Amino acid sequence: MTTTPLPRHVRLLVVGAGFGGLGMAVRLEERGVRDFLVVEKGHDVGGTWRDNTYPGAACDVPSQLYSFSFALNPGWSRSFSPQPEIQDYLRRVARDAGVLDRFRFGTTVQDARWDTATGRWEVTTSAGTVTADVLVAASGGLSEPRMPDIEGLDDFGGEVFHTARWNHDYDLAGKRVAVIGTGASAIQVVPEIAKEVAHLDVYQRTAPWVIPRRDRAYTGVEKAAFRLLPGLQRLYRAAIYLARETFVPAFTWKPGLAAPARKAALMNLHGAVKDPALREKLTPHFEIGCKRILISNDYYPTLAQDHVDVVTEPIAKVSGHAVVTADGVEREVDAIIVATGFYTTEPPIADHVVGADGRSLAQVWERDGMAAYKGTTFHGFPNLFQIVGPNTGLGHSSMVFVIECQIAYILDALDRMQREGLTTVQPRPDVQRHWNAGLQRRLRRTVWNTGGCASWYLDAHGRNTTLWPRTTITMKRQLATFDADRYLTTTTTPSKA
Ligand code: N01
Repeated sequence: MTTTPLPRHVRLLVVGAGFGGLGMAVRLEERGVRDFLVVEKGHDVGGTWRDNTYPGAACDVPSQLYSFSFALNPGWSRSFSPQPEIQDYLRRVARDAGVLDRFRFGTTVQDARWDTATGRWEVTTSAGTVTADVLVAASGGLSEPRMPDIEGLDDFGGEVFHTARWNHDYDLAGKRVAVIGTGASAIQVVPEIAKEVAHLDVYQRTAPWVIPRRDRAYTGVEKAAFRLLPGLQRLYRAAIYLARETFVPAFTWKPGLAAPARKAALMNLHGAVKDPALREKLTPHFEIGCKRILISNDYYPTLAQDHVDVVTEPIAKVSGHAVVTADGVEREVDAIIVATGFYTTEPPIADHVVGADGRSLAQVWERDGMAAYKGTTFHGFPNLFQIVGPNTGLGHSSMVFVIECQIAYILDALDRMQREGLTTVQPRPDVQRHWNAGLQRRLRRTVWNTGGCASWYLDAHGRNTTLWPRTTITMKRQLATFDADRYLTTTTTPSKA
């Protein structure tokens, strides 16, 4: 954590120090690449795992899949890891790899522009300007909290904060609290804070599907085995990976095939909620899998408690100390916790990355939504790579796997550029168009598009620009080699198409 000034130029600039940026840094370091820098607006590594510190924050992907393949963690305490363990793991990876001196924390990227004259990215940050031959955007797919547009929320008389910006100085004990939203964040936070608040109103716009969380603590024997026999841990990890890869897509992507998951979710609900009126409120009315399937053992039991109310009437406004619903009822609270998710299909970074023709990514995407080639590169934006770019999200497995696939692709691109003297690379427009047309064709048949729900997977045009519609094995194959023949390239003496 250093305040060393930025150099004037680096070969490669990485933006973001979450799983993506950190993984990139470690792999560059391993290959002996020294001329790179990672800028990060926060003051630590970790990205979303640094920022989401709300009570109950934990991973809903199995721990074994939630580590880099090059840095397995034999020390996970449970089959689903709590946030502090993931954050500690990421800090340890950074320290052990000796990359921390490559990071500039507290440095926000304000603007990144491709300069055609110099063939470089000119990046303006809060700590000065730096140029880079190659820019890797690793600022995350779920990093910018989205506040709801509710009249009067800004003037609320009590405390308001987003789950991703938890106010640890505010003591919830004995308070009347409202939680807005019932997604993955809310279902984790609600059971935890219900233990201490006097009264809790959970504002639900859409009832989610919630299946049991098969979580358990690892025994001492298991942890010792993972530590002493890394090969065994790899086998265990591979088995979990393959099971998810095989069964989850089959049961959740294809509309109508999700009967077992639906049954598990309804049993979960019926087992915990005896009041028929509450059960009816909590019964989802869209096809399971259309939104992220949530996992929890304590969410439904919490909602069934006497001091917890589920409010399904739409919120009309916030007034003074009260949340007012469309039926005119005012519910007074001391604090409002906003669990309304993130900017996903219109990521704020897109406004700040400007390509060769002077248009930002956001402007290029204005008409048809986010699009990239292989979720990683962009026509019109030479030497720009994005980790967790368009259509790389997963509904069934670990994003760490995706991140590693993308890092491998970028490293191969860098090797190829070096070997063949390529100064710039960008995907051909027809190649990028064809790639996205293929994705959209596949997506149209998935439950995400046809399941009758609105979700953060879809953009304002109803296009799914966030999720990968194939297996991750296919993704790995697609990203294994940098396919320079699909790219427009220039060499030191420009230019060759
Ligand atoms: O956000 P969400 P999240 N008035 O967008 C509601 C990952 N994650 O932070 O469903 C009232 O899913 C909205 O209602 P509706 C994971 O990928 C992972 O919970 O749109 N309500 C919904 O209920 C996840 O999918 C973990 O009708 C409003 C909720 O707010 C992603 O992050 C843990 C509203 C938003 O749900 C996002 O999850 C947590 C309004 N104006 C998160 N606006 C892990 O365990 C929105 N809502 C790894």
